[in-house]
Amino acid sequence: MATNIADKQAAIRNTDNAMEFELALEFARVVEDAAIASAHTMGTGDRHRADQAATEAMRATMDTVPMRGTIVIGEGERDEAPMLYIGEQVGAGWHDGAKFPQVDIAVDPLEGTNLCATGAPGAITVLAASEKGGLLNAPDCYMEKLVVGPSCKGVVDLDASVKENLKAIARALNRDVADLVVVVLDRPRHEKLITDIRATGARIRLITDGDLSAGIAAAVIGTGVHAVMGSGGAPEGVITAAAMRCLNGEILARLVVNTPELEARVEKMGIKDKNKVYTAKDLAPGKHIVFAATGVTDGALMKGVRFFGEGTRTSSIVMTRRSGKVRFVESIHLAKRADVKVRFM
Ligand code: VTB
Repeated sequence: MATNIADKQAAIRNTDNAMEFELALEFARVVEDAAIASAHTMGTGDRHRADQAATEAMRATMDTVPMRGTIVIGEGERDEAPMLYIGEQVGAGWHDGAKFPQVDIAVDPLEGTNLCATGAPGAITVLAASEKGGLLNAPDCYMEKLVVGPSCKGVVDLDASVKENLKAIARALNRDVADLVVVVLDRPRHEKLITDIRATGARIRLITDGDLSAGIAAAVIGTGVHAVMGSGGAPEGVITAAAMRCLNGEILARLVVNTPELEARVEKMGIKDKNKVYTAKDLAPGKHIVFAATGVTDGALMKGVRFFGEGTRTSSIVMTRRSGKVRFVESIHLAKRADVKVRFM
């Protein structure tokens, strides 16, 4: 029987990890383009402009990806965000009869808008994708988080004291509490948390923004980050969870539902127990997950975007859960010039 290209493509699509195989590097393009666009605005002091540049570029490249994607975590509700809003259909596959994979997508086009606007380290562009229903549709509220790496999975408890958790983390990492580095967002709401961590003797890295990239660092040995504690955005918590599923790390989390409006919102979203402690698997239950992030400014895992005569360099991390790949991708985006040259590293 004659096999044509379409048959072969269909055969690939029928393998169990097809979505991960087909989309991992496609999503790398998406976060790379968003990073390059926002990096041009670095240091302008205008975080809205930085975010808009990332969002527009992410949306444009997303639409060239062969998939039928639906945004489940994005820039806001349909009426408050012009693009990448919750429920928006993205990808090149919707209007084409072909069987492109159907995926749910969580995006944060620019995590750390202020970091980019001031040129401070730690800004990234990031997204996670999974099969339908693979990512929790979290409300846009705060979330209490505790993020740790694989060695500490199962030894921490969101309801235990800071002291107990840090002791457990130190034991699992075979070191003293005084040797731990805990990342905390520098916010007045974390005053007690910071006092409690200091009382244990552990070291703290206060960050002005970006608990998502700190969370990823906590799950990778050698970054010098052992845990992330405190409250930040719930949507970013889901994206962190997707990364944890790929890196075998853990996030324990609870929504901070502290106003009647939020209570109504959470109920409407079908969340029955607002005090539930979520694990990475609860927040990102997908069997197949693709996670992709690119550094905009320098960070623990990825360098920021670098512009040079012959083009642009980006550093990304691209991971898949089921097929078990963690890729550190260094890309050179060549300038369109006849005399363009490539330099090694
Ligand atoms: C920010 C941001 C974080 O949460 O802090 C935000 O830097 C919400 O906190 O990375 P504030 O309202 O106190 O700024 C994150 O976006 C993600 O959790």
